[in-house]
Amino acid sequence: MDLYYAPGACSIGIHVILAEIGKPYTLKKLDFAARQQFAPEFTRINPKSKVPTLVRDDGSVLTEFTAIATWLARANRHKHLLPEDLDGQIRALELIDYVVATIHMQGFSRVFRPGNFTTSTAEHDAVKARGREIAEQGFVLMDRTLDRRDYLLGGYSVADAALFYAEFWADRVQYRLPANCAAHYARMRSRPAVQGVLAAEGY
Ligand SMILES: N[C@@H](CCC(=O)N[C@@H](CS)C(=O)NCC(=O)O)C(=O)O
Repeated sequence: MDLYYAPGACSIGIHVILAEIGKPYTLKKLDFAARQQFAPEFTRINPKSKVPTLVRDDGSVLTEFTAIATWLARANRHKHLLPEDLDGQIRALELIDYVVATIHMQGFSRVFRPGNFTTSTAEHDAVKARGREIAEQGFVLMDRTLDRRDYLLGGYSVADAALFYAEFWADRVQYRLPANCAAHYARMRSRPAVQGVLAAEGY
């Protein structure tokens, strides 16, 4: 399997899941500063120009964090990275989707890429401030979910890898995480798989 990633991007969450599973995979690094996500060598694989992108052993390509995370968990059931019962699975997807679609796409995307939300550079600071607000509101909700729990669903699951990448971004831009999220982030960082991934991505 090949994982296309950019250091520190949301692909780090999928990288963590692959490391937890422990089967061999190959890292394919994209340099966003050099705009390699738009180069034909990559758009032939993923025309969306986005990471994470997973090329499976049969050559088929999977995109979108939620789809990749769910497939990896289901294809490696013995690792127990998703609950077996329908309600547990739906709760995991609900959490992952909230991280990806709200905290990331509505929140941090405004902070990191204000130009995607306004054509006026004069509005960039306001866009970033709104992004921060959305991300921080998101962490407040995740914090409630983590109340008296080590991980989002109680036991460790792929939903935690999603929350981890958002927490990692909060750390990078120095947002203060609410207490349960801060504890969750520290717990994630203490996992050997996460430590290996951070080192591999240069952090
Ligand atoms: N909805 C996508 C979002 C993926 C995404 O936005 N990835 C960012 C990195 S965090 C990306 O590849 N950006 C490329 C760019 O900004 O040109 C998913 O769930 O995988």
